[in-house]
Amino acid sequence: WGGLPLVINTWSFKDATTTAWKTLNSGGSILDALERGCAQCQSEQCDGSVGYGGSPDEKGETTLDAMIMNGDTMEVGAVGDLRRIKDAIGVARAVMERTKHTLLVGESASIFAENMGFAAEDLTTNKSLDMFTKWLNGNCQPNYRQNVSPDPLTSCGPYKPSAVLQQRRSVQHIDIHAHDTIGMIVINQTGNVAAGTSTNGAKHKVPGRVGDSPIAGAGAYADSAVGGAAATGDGDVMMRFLPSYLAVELMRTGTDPTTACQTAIKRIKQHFPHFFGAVICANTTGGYGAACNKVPGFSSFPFMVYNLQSTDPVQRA
Ligand code: SD4
Repeated sequence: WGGLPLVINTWSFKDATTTAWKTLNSGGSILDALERGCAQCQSEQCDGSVGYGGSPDEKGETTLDAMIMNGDTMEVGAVGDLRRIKDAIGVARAVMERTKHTLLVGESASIFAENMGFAAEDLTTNKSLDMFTKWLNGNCQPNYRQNVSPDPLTSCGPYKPSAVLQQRRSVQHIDIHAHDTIGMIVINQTGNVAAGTSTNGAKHKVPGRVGDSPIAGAGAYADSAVGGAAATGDGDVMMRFLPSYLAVELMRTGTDPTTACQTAIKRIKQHFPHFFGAVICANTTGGYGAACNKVPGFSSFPFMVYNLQSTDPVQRA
């Protein structure tokens, strides 16, 4: 397996893995490694689904979700529906380290971030604007289950009942071709575990929507007595099952990481056979694994691993 230290993260976000590994190896803490690894993806706008300029909501705005968890202290910091601030993982860490709280959301989270010295910037880019315009003009999908009158400012509505009913059993806010939250687990030489996520969430969501990524136990979970886990995919479905928590709890009772991830995925699949998503996990002996459901183009889930066996991060799938 390659032992410790170990960095693993979702998808083929190699620069994030390398950044986290280098941070750890130059004396940074597990939290530093986790934060810088995820921040790397935020500034690269990994796959358009991490950081600014992606997944515009129904009004065209990009909002961000992120969390960080310290498996030594079981402290968590998270932000949901963060606006105007690019460094979501940095703000999540500030919530953890500079407040008594766990999760801050929306406009108030942005004000908190500004007060903590994070720069306020427009998260919209030409690309996200273009995505938004195309959606409005061509492929406007209802987000509502019933024919409720949506916000009149949303030019996508009013929704037609037939379209809504059709949508009802197949609510799919995630564009499965651009869907790649970074979820990362960092374990140092002595088995201290951190886990976290960063994402711009679901495309064309109802403003205010927060996904699984900033929810402890859903987007990620860490416990230095066991290991860590992180998830990616259709957060609206996945967050109901706390898959990261479940994977860690299974590893606690001796389940190997791959089986733990598979079981967490299976649990969701029992209720939502067509959901799209994946879970990665790792334990404090350096074991790791992943499992997924319905990831297009992949028969198994691609994720990056960096440990003492590899001089470069290696993609596993
Ligand atoms: C969310 N889980 O907001 C995130 C999106 C994602 O792969 O991971 N997509 O639902």
